[in-house]
Amino acid sequence: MKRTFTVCPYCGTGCMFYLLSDGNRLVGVEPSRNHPVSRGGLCVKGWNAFSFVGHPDRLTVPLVRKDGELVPVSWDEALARVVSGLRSVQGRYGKDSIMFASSAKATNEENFLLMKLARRVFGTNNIDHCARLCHSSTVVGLAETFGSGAMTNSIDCIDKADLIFVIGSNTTEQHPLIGTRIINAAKRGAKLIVADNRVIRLARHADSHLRHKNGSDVALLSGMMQVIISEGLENRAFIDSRTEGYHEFAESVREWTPERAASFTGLSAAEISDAARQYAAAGSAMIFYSMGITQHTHGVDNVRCIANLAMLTGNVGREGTGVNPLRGQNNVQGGCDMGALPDLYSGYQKVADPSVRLKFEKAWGGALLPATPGLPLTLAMNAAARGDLKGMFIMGENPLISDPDQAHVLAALQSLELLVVQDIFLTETAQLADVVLPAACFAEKDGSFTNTERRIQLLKKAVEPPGEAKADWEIICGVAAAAGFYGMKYENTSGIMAEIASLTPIYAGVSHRRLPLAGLQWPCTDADHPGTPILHRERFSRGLGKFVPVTYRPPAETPDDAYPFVLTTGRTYFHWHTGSMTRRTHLLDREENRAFVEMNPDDATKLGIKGGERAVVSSRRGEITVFTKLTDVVPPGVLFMPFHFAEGAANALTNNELDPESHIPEFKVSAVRVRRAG
Ligand SMILES: Nc1nc2c(c(=O)[nH]1)N[C@H]1C(S)=C(S)[C@@H](COP(=O)(O)OP(=O)(O)OC[C@H]3O[C@@H](n4cnc5c(=O)[nH]c(N)nc54)[C@H](O)[C@@H]3O)O[C@H]1N2
Ligand SMILES: Nc1nc2c(c(=O)[nH]1)N[C@H]1C(S)=C(S)[C@@H](COP(=O)(O)OP(=O)(O)OC[C@H]3O[C@@H](n4cnc5c(=O)[nH]c(N)nc54)[C@H](O)[C@@H]3O)O[C@H]1N2
Ligand code: SF4
Ligand SMILES: [Mo]
Repeated sequence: MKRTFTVCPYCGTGCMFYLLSDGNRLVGVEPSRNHPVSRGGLCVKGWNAFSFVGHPDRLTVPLVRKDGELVPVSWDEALARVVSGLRSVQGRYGKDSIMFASSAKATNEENFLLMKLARRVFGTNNIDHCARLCHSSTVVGLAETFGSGAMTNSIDCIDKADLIFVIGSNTTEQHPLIGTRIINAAKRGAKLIVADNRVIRLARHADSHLRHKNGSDVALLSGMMQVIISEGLENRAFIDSRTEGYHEFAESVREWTPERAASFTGLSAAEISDAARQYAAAGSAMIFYSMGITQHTHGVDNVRCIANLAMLTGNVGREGTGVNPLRGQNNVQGGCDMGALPDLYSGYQKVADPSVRLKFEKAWGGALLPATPGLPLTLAMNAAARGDLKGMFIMGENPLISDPDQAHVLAALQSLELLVVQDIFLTETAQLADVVLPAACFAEKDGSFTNTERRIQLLKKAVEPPGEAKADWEIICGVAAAAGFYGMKYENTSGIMAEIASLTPIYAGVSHRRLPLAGLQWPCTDADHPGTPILHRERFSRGLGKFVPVTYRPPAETPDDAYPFVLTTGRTYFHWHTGSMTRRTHLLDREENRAFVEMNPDDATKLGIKGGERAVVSSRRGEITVFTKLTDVVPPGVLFMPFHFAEGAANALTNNELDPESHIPEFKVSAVRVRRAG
């Protein structure tokens, strides 16, 4: 039996574990006691992460569509088809008629190379990834207020905090090992405030549980800040020495009396005042948030309010404090860090900045690089639906199930002249492709992932990929070579990291040699730099922290007589997004194997629906049939549905309205109606 120390492929918590293999077959997982994040524990997905790897459905050969059928071809033929297809679309419709979707499931090295391929080889900034659907509101909101869109503190800080405020994060199910740390903190006496209208597990450990209406976070947070200011609980010394823009901001929240905030949130004024006083009174308070905050048409405003609240009370830059967006995918932090974003190179260097472009032009062989920011993923899908975008290269994403408004996405993908999908399984999206490229999965390749606390960790190959499947980085280099570009030849992934370090100041001190065991937290600016567990200690990344006034806006679609329920969508403990991996994992699939909707028993009684029966849920976009779960977890008037199940796809219902600044869709609020399935 061989043991390979590597990184969990699921969530951004970034546990490391040992993969156990017998010859070329994975047989199990063992946790590591010494790892700073996992500390001897794993969640059920981690324990079972070996199981999908050897599944018979794995893609093993390249496929090309001929006479309507996907048929096996050689790698040379597949790569030639990709390059001629992309070039032909560009030749007819312009350089920016193609889009690259990168992957938060792929390594840092692979994300860096895909953005190099898009920009250097195909001359377009149209590159993005699932961060658009996830924490794009954070990247915009925290860059503006703090100067950096990443989690400010470390997971270890949970042990030091006096108070933990969790808003819009179902931490025990979605970041389980962080959830456990928060419960342990509450047990040792730290105060816990949870703001989520579902009775999530953390709510049962909370000192206060605020069940405010979906989409009313700006009102809740503004109300809390009004109380803090009007009662003189703000941290004057911090505001004066570390921030700017305070007076205009304070003026903007003056109208948000707790009574007014109560009328927007459905809470009582006392609940809001009480939460504000508790947060302001804590010596050190951490805020954790996730999709309940970001996935709104006012997602950036939500993030601004959170940053304002933390600065108002001086809860930034110290142990046990901070603004901590929990990053979702195992490498979504890395996907952003590597510049798989339409406006940024690696390390958040702007494509619009001529000196940045010059640096990359010199390093990459001189050719001019495109200067205008490209299309975000969501706008690219809209452009395809309009007929303005004709080619897509999708690495490790499954938008037919994960993007909002499925009918719209299907029309967009079908209208493309070329769709290339590089995945480990023949996903619903891959089934529509013209070319399918078989990729190696996490257990079959080397590289690095960056977790939610900015910790860059080493991924180690344990087994060989199935059939002719190759690591994403090898495939990308193959596409570059087929396109006649010879500046993408690497012996191994540590060579790619050397290039990343040379071009990316926050990764400048990173090399694979330094990563084994516990990794390094960026910024890590030179070879001797120990890494940075806490950001903004002496000064904010942008200098002074910036208070930004926010105006309340309701969600784009609210319930009415025709569609009387609020539908909110998200995840469950056992499954991962579009289910490609977890639904092929026996133990996980056994626990949860059918599409369902959570509904309050009072609503069900009124509609004559029983628990476990099938119900039809419809919105202005579509209709699906799912099983009902009657539960007090959701309040009356609110339904919750995970988006894991293709046969009852929540995204057939969701609304494709976007935040105007981050272009994130409003996955957390749409209006629907329900009836018993006939
Ligand atoms: N098991 C599992 N774990 C995962 C994932 C998975 O698919 N499965 N996905 C990973 C990824 S990529 C991500 S981004 C994270 C997401 O992690 P989370 O954001 O924690 O997960 P969600 O279920 O999307 O939503 C969290 C909570 O937001 C609440 N909510 C809904 N609307 C609002 C609102 O308006 N305001 C507030 N305050 N709360 C609201 C919901 O009730 C829900 O409990 O999880 C990661 N971890
Ligand atoms: N309704 C609703 N929709 C949502 C959300 C929501 O809360 N509600 N949340 C959104 C969020 S936060 C996110 S992050 C997105 C996620 O959306 P996606 O990223 O589209 O979802 P995944 O299923 O994680 O897709 C990852 C794909 O990568 C493949 N894969 C795994 N490992 C590898 C690898 O090593 N190489 C390659 N090439 N492929 C690999 C998997 O098989 C899978 O097909 O969904 C979004 N959609
Ligand atoms: S908490 Fe996240 S990283 Fe840790 S084992 Fe579970 S899924 Fe993997
Ligand atoms: Mo996400």
